[in-house]
This record gives sequence, structure tokens and C-alpha cells, in this order.
Amino acid sequence: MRIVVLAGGVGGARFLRGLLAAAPGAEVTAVVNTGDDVTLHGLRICPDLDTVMYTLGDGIDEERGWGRRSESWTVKDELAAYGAEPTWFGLGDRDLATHLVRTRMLDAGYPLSDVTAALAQRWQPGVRLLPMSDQRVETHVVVTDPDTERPRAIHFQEWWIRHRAALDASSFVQVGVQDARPGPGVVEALTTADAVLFAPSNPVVSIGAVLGVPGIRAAVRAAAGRVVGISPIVDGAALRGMADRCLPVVGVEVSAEGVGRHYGARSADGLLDAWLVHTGDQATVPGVDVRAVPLLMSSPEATRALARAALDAAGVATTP
Ligand code: FO1
Repeated sequence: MRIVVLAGGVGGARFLRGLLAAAPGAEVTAVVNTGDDVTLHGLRICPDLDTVMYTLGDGIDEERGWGRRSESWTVKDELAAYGAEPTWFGLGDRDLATHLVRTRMLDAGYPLSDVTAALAQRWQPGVRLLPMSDQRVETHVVVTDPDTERPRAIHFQEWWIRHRAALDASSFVQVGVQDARPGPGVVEALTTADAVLFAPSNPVVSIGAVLGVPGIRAAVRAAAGRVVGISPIVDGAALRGMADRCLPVVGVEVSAEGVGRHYGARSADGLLDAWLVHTGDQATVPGVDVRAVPLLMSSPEATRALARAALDAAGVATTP
């Protein structure tokens, strides 16, 4: 059974872990958001690819949800001692090795997809990790500069980490998206998938960024199997990932129904065949099979049950 998951960072990684437990024999491909990628201190950093790789490779710091377990911050502190900006980014010593290896390979001319495969050799995540694109497509956020009162674009990571998404955003821009193509293997994986799942990641800057790569929406709509999304909004609030700060910027209601309608029905000109909302939430999405199931990934068992519910909605059998 071939399952393809569109995923962002923390929520996507945890969902993938539950999916592997729910369908141990399945061939799982993760198409991961690279819109959060950033160059800092001369290094190329891919937060969502690393979060998925570390989570599935059992190297993640569970409490933070990103970066390495048993991390230290010596280099970060030394950089700060030099006043080397940015000092707001959490650059871990162990994590640094990943950025150094990735940057060296990119500088040698390897595409991001090859770099990702090479890094995954060490971590053995148990899924095929595919960047949404080998071309750089960075998410930048247009905010009103507090000093000049004029619009300014800042990198998503600065908005997210330095400002905790507190600066009101007027728009999100995918810098470079017009020149981007789906990464190697992405279209083929999507069109031949027995099931395509949208992880409960941020619908705007994670799932939305993946869908923004020219060719990926069409590939999802052409999927052989059913397309099932999982709401990242429960009872009108975002579980993580500050989706509630992003959705209003693109005019989408902060609700399971709002996000479901935003993705739309594949039978119309949208993407979904089915939409999972949290038990107790109501959602009417015309043309989409809406199911209420527990969405909280509060334990491995809960996450496995959620993944199984998604596969049920996709009409693919799972082991009992
Ligand atoms: N998130 C934070 O809130 N603060 C950080 O300092 C931070 C550093 C960081 C370093 C590497 C990495 O892979 C992820 C990191 N994240 C940090 C998380 C990251 O910004 C977000 O998880 C994604 O970009 C959004 O999904």
C-alpha cells in the first residue's frame, strides 16, 4: 500500500510516527514543506525536513518538538558573544552538524533531494523524505515595521521565532515559487498513491506552501486513491503551529469547517475526498465526507488511532 503525506514540521512529524505504527507494511512517502528553510550564519537550515527526520529517526527533543535531544548550545552562545546576529535562532551544537553537512553538499551542487536522502541514510526515518521542491521557495511575511510604520517583508523564521508571530501579518509570500517545480518523485508519488493524507500541519505556511508549488495541486487532484485531510484546528483553536495567526491573513475562518472549505472538495475544483474533524466539532464541507474522530495526538496510541481513522476514511485496509 502506497501512502503519501503532505507534512510540515512538528505536527506532521508526530502524525507520520503514528501512521508508521498504524500501517507498518505500507510504503510511506512524506512530501515536506521547505518554505521554512533559511540561511543563517552561512548555513542552510531546513526546519521541517529536520523535524521529520529527527522525529522518525528517534533523535528529536520531544518536549520542544524540534532540534535534537540532549542538545547543547555552546556555538550559539559563542556566536552571541561575538554579537553575530541572529542571536534569536536556536542553533544547537548537535543540530549544527546537520546544517554543516547539508550546506557543504548544496555548495558542491547536490540538489536538496539528494542531500535529504544522504542525511536520512543516518537517521533511517522509515519513510521516503521528499522536499516539496529542489528550488528554494522561502516563506516571507509582510508586516508593518514597528519603527517606520511601513510594510516590510521578514523571513518566516524571524516572524515565528523572534516575534512569536505577534506582528500582524498582511500577507505571506512564497519567494521563488514562480520558478519552482515539484521535487523529484513528488508528482509520481502523488498520482500513484493509494491514499494521500494532509497531516494536521499549518494549512497556510506548511500544507499551503507545499500546495503552492506549481504542479503539486494538480498531482493531488489526480491521485489514484482518496485524499484525506486532518484538521489542525480543534474547537476553534490551533493545537500548535499558530495556525490561528495565519488563517485570518488569507481570509480563512479559524475552524475545522473553515479549513476544510479552504482545501475544498476534489469533486469540485478542490482537493479533499474526506476531512477529519475533532469529536464534537461540527463541519459541513460540500462534497466532502466529514468524519468526527479524536484528533489530539496526546499519546502514541492516540496518534496511531488517528492515523488509522485517516486510512479508514481513505478506504484502505489497515492491520487490526
Ligand atoms: N522554533 C522556535 O520556536 N525557536 C527556535 O529557536 C527554533 C530553532 C530551530 C532550529 C532548527 C529547527 O529545525 C527548528 C527550529 N525551530 C525553532 C522550529 C521551527 O522554527 C519551526 O518548527 C518550523 O519552522 C515551523 O514548523
